[in-house]
Amino acid sequence: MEGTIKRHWEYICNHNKEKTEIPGDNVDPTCEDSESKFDFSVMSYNILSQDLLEDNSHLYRHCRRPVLHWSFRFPNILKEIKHFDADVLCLQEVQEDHYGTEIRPSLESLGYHCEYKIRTGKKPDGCAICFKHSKFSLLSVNPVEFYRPDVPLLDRDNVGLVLLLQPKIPSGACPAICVANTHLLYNPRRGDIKLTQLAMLLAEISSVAHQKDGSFCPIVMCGDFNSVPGSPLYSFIKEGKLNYEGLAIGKVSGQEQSSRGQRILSIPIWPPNLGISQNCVYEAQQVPEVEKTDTDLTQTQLDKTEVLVTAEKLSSHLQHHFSLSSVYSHYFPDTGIPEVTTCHSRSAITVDYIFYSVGKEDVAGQPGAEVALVGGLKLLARLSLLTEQDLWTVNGLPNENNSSDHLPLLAKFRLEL
Ligand code: KL2
Repeated sequence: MEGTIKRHWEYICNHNKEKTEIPGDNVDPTCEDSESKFDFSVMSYNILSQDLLEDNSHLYRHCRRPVLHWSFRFPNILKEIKHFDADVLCLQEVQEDHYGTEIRPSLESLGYHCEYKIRTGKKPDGCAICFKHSKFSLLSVNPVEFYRPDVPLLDRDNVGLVLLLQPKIPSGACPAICVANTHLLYNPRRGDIKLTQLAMLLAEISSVAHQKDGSFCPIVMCGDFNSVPGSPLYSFIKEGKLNYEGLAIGKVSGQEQSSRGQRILSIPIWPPNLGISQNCVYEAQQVPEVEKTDTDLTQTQLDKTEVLVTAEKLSSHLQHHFSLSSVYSHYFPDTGIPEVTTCHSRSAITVDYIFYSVGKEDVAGQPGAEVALVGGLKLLARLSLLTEQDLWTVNGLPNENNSSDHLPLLAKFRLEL
């Protein structure tokens, strides 16, 4: 019998930028109460599909046989979801047959509305986003397929799912919240594909989260990105820009150290017919044929177009338009030991994240006054992660009590109105 491992809530007091850790689950000392606010919690959890577990059984040789059966694992996973009671669930590796027969019915009986996007190419699993009826109404469902028959680079079956949710608040207007979920390609050597998949997800988020005034509504982007903290892919998400000139495709995700004999990323990474710009937005519709042949275009105008197209072609810079922060800091502050989100016989690393929009600084704010952030979310708390060593004291993952090879990530957010 393996012991249980304790994770605690870390409450984050944004007012003085200090983190206060409170042992025990019962007290919520989340600074002072503000009047007009919408609080909600988000879980991101790769629940390990049974098919993938069986296909990659060499990763689970450390486990006692019985803990690997779906009939043993699912009740544990459900118990965990029920216990944490998050308002939004972003689940990865959700196997379609289990989703239909067990996962969806169970979550619906817990008060969740469930949306699902299966991977392409007859792959048996996909991503789900589930949210509490009591907290949100559904504005739109936007599945994203990263497989593109017209783009040879994009021959993998990974997917994303983007929902636009309307918070249910008793009074007044409230912006929608955009929730995205994905499971990017695993292959450590194919950073070119991973970056393109990410760009496609970001383009979809841009189009879904775009508001009338040109700004974006608050965004939560969860998932298994198969990339480690500090890797180029991770830095791109956090910094909003990446110069990938000379970068080996095997270095993009940081999963593996060696990049022997690897190609460097081509410039641009993806071809123009993907229809996504280097800023990770969908490119404007193609100019209709009639306009293209329009004789009104002067030579100067044509030259300008040429220059722009050339500049875009030669640039090894990617950008996106969001200010995203990670709920977790990926290292324990006192020891510098890495947090891990997945642990099996071959690796123990962070690949799962909850990113959220922190909002832009309000430039109209009084000088010297507290910096106001507009259009973002405030992180109130997160469920602490563990070290690899912690996990090996309970025989790694999955074990008797933790029934995936990933840990669930959990965050509490506040939207100030
Ligand atoms: O890393 V993961 O596990 O996010 O937990 O994502 C992929 C891997 C998942 C979906 O493709 O299946 C796992 N070696 C190790 N793990 C693999 C491999 C492999 N060759 N192929 C797939 N996965």
